[in-house]
Amino acid sequence: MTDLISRRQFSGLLTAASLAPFAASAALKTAAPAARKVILDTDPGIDDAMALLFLHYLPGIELLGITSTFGNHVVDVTTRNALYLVERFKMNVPVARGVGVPLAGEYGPPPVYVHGQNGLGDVPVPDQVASKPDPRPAHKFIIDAVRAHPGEVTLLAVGSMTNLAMALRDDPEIAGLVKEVIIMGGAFGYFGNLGNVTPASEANIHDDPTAADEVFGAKWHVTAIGLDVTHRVEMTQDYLRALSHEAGEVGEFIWDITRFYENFYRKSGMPNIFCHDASAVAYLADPALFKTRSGAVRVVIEGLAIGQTIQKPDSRKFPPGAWDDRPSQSICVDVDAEKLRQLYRRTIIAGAKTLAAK
Ligand SMILES: [Ca+2]
Repeated sequence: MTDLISRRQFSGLLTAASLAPFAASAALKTAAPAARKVILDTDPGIDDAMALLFLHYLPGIELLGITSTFGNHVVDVTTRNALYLVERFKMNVPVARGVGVPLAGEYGPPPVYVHGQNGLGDVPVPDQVASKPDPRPAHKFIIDAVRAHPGEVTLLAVGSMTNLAMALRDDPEIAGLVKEVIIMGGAFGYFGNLGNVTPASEANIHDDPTAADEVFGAKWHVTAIGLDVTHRVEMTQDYLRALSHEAGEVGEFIWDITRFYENFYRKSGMPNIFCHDASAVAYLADPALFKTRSGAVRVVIEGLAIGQTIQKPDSRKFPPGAWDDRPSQSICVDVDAEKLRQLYRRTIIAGAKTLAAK
């Protein structure tokens, strides 16, 4: 719909241009595509910090706010880290503190062996930061932003899905008012990928399977960037070192926080880090980097396989079952990893220049 309207407006402007070149030139400037409004729901988190910097420096994006959730650490720490990142990189973006526990069950202990005791690879971060969170809880912040900009807001969720599910429970109509939902989460078995918390379950989904099932079941469009693709996007030490030389303070920060992360992967027998959350940002920036499959998605919410994500492809027929009457969602099934890394590198290098100029 938006495309049709903008195309119509654009052709109208072209007619005007033939009649009055100078007036049309001014009008064309005002008709430039509006920035895409995004809320990042996140649990920083080393790869979350990498994703946030990527998102912040992408052209054509208006980051309306950051909402914090638990996952890579407790929500007190992830909120502090989000506030710290905003302050340190002069982002001028509100941070709304989210929920600290899943809708059902319990959370914890945090995976400090992956993200460090402070959630940011144990680079020095002050215990307290000067700026305060938005007074609203995260799910209210999401509802307010979606209602203020109907049809325009993209929710980009790269932690547990609890804030999104709470927003849906509180105000179900927002499902029809959100432009799209992009999540990092899930593992659907492509390329032999299992979960990373259990053989069945990926961490963001495992942290709150009930919330994830509600997010997949709502009548908005979800695209899941799961381990099927993020495990195909590795960043080598050479890549990160080059970035630290090319991208000023931003590249150095990424290098510093990824030392702990890389060490965790090496101890687990993998030479390189995986680019989990930033891959979801890459989908927002350029969906053509990915191949997707459409179908209803369910999340296993109890038992041995809790947190497992299972899609019923639209192309397959089954007897009546738990996937019926659920919206078709997209899951990513392949990615151009090299182009994604190039996009990340270009964006971070350009962003570092704008930061140096501030
Ligand atoms: Ca995350």
